[in-house]
Amino acid sequence: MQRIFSGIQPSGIPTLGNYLGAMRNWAALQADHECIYCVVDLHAITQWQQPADLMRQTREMTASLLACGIDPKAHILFNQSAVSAHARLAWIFFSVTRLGWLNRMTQFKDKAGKDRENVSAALYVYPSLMAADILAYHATRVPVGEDQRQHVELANDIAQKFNHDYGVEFFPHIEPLILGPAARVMSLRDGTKKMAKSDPSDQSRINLSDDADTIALKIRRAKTDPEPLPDDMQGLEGRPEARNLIGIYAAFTDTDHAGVLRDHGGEGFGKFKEALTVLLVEKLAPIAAETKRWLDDPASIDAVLRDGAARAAVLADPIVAEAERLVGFLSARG
Ligand code: AQP
Repeated sequence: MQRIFSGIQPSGIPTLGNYLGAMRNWAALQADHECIYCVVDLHAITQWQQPADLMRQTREMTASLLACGIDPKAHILFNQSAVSAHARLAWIFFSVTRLGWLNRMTQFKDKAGKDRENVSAALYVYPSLMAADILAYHATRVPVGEDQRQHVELANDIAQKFNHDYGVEFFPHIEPLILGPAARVMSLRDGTKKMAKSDPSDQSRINLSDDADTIALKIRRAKTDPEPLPDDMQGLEGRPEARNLIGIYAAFTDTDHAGVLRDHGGEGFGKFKEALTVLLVEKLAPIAAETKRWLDDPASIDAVLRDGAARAAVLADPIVAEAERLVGFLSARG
């Protein structure tokens, strides 16, 4: 059975983008993979987090994942800082990673923006930590949204260079799993910008905790153009906002953009947005309710994370110990 690893930052309430690009697929993949899912708090602090917020958000993210159907008994769910193997392997990978590779990472450019000199060093080396997250488990499949494709490619470059430098075939090749018609959900205010949980505008995203009225309002206000939905894919060219809403609808109706256009082509956006709202409320309300149920019992969330971390460490510790031995570290553990 293939081993999967994927992570999500507890940097806010998960969005519809996180759900369609990652969380929903994580749940589905449990049927035929060995899955390790991680709330990546080490990644979250690459951008400032108030300590009390980080703790709360770590529990909230875990509750959302459980509500999306992650099974913490059959698989593993934990928070990254609780398993030291991630940071140990990351340090080795910082030494393997070339600066030129990091300079090409578009997510760093997006997140650093014009304030490049002032962002943390950790934000810059984030992709090397992500490589360590995956490779500490010898995972071979990584379900992510489209925005993470470049980081998975970099993880393969790091694995290959490590293997080459130390003359071994130790780290495996990783395949990104980028699934569905909404692998890159865009902001509701700007169809050229990714929907993100840390976007300053709450109107730019649907949060998994939003109630029916909030979802309806955000979709009603979502930016569109004055034209009706086109009849074919060609008619979507140069219309990023239309493409985005249609992609979201497609993801929830198990079809693709063309399938939605077959049924809704020619419709005005007023009507289409109403149908989209009904769909979103129907699919997201049970997740919000289940998340709330978990959050009412924080001790049970902490127990899931503790158990997951202990089981994750059993898998990662020997792999990282072997990487340390290959590098030439004299181990105090013998
Ligand atoms: N807009 C998106 N569409 C599809 N997939 C997305 N993902 C994130 N945004 C979208 C996927 O969600 C998983 C977890 O992402 P993350 O939280 O670890 O980091 P991120 O990509 O930086 O997500 P955000 O929401 O943009 O967080 P902030 O605002 O804190 O930086 C990944 O698989 C990602 O592809």
